[in-house]
Amino acid sequence: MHRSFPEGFLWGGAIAANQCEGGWNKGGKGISVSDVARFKDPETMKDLNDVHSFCDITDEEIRQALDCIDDNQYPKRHGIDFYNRYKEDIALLAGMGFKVFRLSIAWSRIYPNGDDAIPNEEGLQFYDAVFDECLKYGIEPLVTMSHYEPPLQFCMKYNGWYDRRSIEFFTRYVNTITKRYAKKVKYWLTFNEIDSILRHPFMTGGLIESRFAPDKFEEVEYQAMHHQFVASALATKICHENIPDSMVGCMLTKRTIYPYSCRPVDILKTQQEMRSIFAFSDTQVRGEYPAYLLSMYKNKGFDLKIEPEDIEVMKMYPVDFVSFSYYSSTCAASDITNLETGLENTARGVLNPHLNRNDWGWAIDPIGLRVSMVDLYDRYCKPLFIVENGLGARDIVEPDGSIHDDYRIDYFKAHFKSMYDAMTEDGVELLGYTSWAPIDLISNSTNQMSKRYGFVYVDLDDKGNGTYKRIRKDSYDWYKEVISTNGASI
Ligand code: BGP
Repeated sequence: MHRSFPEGFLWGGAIAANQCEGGWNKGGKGISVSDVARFKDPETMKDLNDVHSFCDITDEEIRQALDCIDDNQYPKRHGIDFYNRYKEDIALLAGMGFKVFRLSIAWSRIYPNGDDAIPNEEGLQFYDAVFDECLKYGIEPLVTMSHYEPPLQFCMKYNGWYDRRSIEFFTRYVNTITKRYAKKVKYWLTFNEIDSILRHPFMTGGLIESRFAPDKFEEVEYQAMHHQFVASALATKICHENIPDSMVGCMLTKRTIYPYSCRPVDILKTQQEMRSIFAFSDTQVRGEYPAYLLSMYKNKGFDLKIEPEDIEVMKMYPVDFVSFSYYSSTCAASDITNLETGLENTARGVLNPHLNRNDWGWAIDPIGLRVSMVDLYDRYCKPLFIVENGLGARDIVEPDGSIHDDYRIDYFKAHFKSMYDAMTEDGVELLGYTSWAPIDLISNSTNQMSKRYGFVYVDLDDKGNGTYKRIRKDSYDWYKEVISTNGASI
């Protein structure tokens, strides 16, 4: 490209506590949903309307999980042992010249049951040490307050985010962490992929579906979503009060959705599907429910408990910027008979015949990233932050220990070009980019280690065998050069 990204562009990478920390029962941490959840094979979920059956869970399955002492059956319990190896890992990221490192605080490490009166000091100290380590190298932490790790007790006892008290528990947690890390963390995200509550309600909302009447569950999800919106607005308020120069963002699963054809019915269908994402950013950025969502509540006969002060709070404390994950794209069609469907992250859609796909069927579509950036920036005129993007692949370690992941370099190169075009030609303001994930970790949707994203390889297999040794892949030096030249080397 031979042209640099804007000065001060925040290059880095993103991880989440539940997929890398391990130490699931260490340091006073409570058990979280991720320590007991097991995604079913997403390929078994072929029906487009069956949005989340691949990751639901019953009370009985939770009991079985709690009885299970083989942590390899629940690999997020050991992750990549970041809990003990964070110094080595952050040093590796610093070696690439990271400007920013996105990571999440595990709520259950701070408030083990969610509703505790006093925070767990040992958990707070752990993140003090992690942030200090980042700052030592001049790396700015970007912290997700909740990334698929609501405390399990909060789900069992209160039905998670369905209960209005969730707002109080979460804001207590937010007040604690924003006060404690006020001098260390400036950039915050409230809920990771907030829209995912409609796809994996247990992981995101702590909702155990079998506890509710089947015809009421959708309403339950929207009620929980409402509580998250209010909690997110209050979290923004608290964060600004405790850290005056902080910036708080929403976080979306931003897939690009194309009409499968130019038939007007397909265009209409696409517009409707896009609303499953925009409903969240429209509310969090504009501070009020969009008309189409209110119509949907009315048409479905939902009787959501929305207090007048909720509406006020949502209006008063919108987010400062819009962040999102982007991996691939799908299509929408009004009639899907005879069309092939597949996955985009944990959502399902019609496959685009013009695109190649990774080993898990996710389409590779760099132009779709530019389309998504323009979609969001044209709509809100708020700064964007790409906080997840990357290629899951089965990497091979050569006999000499090297890992040649040129496919990953190609993926990033094409996506960085799209980002550059969106900034220079479409006028999009982009604060930064954090790849998912700079170091291999446990995949969210497959629960496997073999779906790898990192510039750094971790010697661990799907059965939990391995030395946990960290090895630099070819992409490590490549990304290092991208950062040191601020994108000009691409
Ligand atoms: C996003 C999640 C991440 C991460 C990523 C990749 O939805 O926020 O936690 O896992 O997807 O997905 P996977 O791990 O399923 O390949």
